Amino acid sequence: MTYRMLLTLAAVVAVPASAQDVRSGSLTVTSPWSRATAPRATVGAGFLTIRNGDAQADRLVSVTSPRAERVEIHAMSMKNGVMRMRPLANGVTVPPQRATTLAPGGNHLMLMGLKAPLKAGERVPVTLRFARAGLVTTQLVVGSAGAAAPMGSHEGHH
Ligand SMILES: [Cu+2]
Repeated sequence: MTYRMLLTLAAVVAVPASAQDVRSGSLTVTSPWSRATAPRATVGAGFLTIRNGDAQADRLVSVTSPRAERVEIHAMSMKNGVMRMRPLANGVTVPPQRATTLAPGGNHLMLMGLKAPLKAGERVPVTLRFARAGLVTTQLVVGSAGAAAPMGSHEGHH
């Protein structure tokens, strides 16, 4: 059993199935979530797990949400001790028979130009476009502002 498989199993055990889990063909999107934003914040984050049960790779190409002007797919990396984010122009690849998790400190969705702050308890619709599986719509469940806080902050993103 590979380390990656162990990580995947751990995620399955730790995160209960929720009503927001959606399936499209052999692709499953689970545990979509976000965090409450400050009252005047215009940027929010989104996290979720994508499982590809197919024999071929798929790719998350783009994302939209009625709550944001646009949604970007970001990578986070450490450079000279500082966390930096950059848009992933080609999106996120999900290898065959694998799961990819977008999580604080790693790849994530960035909701840019929020029309209103994200409040704990609300559900934010997002539509994910995959190269092969097509459109998958789900809802980010908004947790408290400090929920599983990432190492870096999204403040000063612009
Ligand atoms: Cu970001």
